[in-house]
Amino acid sequence: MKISAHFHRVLLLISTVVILSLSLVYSSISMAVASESSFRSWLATVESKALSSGISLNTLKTALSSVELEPRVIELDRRQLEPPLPLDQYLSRVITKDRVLVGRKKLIENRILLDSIAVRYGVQPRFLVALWGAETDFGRVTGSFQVIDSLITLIYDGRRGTFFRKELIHALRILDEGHVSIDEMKGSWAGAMGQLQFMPSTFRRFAVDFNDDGRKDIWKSHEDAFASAANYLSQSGWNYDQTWGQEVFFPEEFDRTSIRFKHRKRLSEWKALGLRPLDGRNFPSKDFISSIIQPNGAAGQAFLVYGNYRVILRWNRSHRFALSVGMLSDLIGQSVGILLE
Ligand SMILES: [Ca+2]
Repeated sequence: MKISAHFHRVLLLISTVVILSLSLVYSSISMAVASESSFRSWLATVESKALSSGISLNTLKTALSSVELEPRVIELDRRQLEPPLPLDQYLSRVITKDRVLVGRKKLIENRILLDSIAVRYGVQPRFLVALWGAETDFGRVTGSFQVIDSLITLIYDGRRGTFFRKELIHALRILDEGHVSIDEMKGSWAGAMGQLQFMPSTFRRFAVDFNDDGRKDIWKSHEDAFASAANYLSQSGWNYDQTWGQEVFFPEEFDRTSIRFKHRKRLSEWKALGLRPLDGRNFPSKDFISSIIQPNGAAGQAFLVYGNYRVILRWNRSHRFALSVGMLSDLIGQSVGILLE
């Protein structure tokens, strides 16, 4: 009797466990179904807004019918909230010996194209090659995320939903205009696309069809990608006769309160205050308006930066990015004996 009662209790326990686990499985399935259906109905509202912004129904069907949320995008987005690398580490990651050597090779290989772009847009080739190297390692790492999936994921997540909603409309318009197919529209987790990592809004403002084939192809066409980047810089105020800046040092008695990005003086005024180039290069002969920055604090390196540095900051609002592109352009340019002025 005892054994049988025990057996009965065990049976009861097993069946309870089975029922409980079955109900857990069932509830997780129904939750997934519910969240899938709430995502699809949310997506329908996105689709109808896009339709009212003038995106064609055809493009919307192609772009959104197979869209999927991409958890990796959110993971990478959250990493943006972590503290940035110290400047030295950042610079040594971007400016590697390999990148300088490859950059020099790319500058020579693309010389004719880059020169013709320089004539039209007034941007020195070494800066375009440096940007190309900093953004995608010369087209090696352009991102393998489906741009529409990334943008939809970021909008659905909501941390920067308003920003990405606008980017999505621009991305859909790019598809609508036929510059790229949905399968080829790839980019970074945040939707930056092609050789020079243009956001969709940047594409819509600045991308050009330099090789006249009817499409602005910043993914595969070097002509279009470089010219689009040059157009971006040119329209942001780039000055062909100017470099980005250079490392400097100043005397003990120098008024350090003037070391601020917002504080601008003519180069001749800085020179009169005792500012000198650090690396043996001369200062440019023109009397540029410039500022001194010390991105690593008062004990760190000091740089005198000119108008073009401010233009690079419009491309990417990060001093470390602008510095790395400037330095890389110097190192790449030196190989072909370019006067760094
Ligand atoms: Ca083209």
